[in-house]
Amino acid sequence: MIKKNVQDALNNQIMEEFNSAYLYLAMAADFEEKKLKGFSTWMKAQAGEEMIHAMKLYNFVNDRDGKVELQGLDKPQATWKDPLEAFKSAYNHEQYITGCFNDLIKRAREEIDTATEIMLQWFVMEQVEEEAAAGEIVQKLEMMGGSKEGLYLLDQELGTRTLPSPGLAVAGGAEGE
Ligand code: OFO
Repeated sequence: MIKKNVQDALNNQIMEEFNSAYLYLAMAADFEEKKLKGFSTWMKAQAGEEMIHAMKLYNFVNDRDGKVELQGLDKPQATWKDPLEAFKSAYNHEQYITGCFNDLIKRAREEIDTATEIMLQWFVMEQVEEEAAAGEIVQKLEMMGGSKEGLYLLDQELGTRTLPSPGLAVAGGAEGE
């Protein structure tokens, strides 16, 4: 059985993950409107990943005989000046999420909740990839320096990202990713 304060912290993180999905869906919609289909595809895939992260935490709380209590979501920003501004914002957001997981691990350690700590280690490593992915796109956009041709090519590249299936995590147990 999970302790109440660890459960509350995990419920809060479920909200953070859905908030992340909401933010990336807002970016996807903005890219779509600007006819940057590849950028939009990348952000939709990212939003799908965030929902999988949320469900991984959701399933874990249930598996530990805890109670999932969903919280309200923030209204995300609707428009960004350009892809660079959006991706810088995504990169900063991922750094914020990394901080959330470090705080969660600290809480789990304080409570000697080893199962939660081990589960959270997956997220810590996932955050290394998430920060690297957004950071790499920021670097590419900075190198392009506003080139239309560069933007076209990057849009093609980002459009090859495939969408994950959140349904897998909804159906699965704590192992669903
Ligand atoms: Fe983008 O990160 Fe979830 O956890």
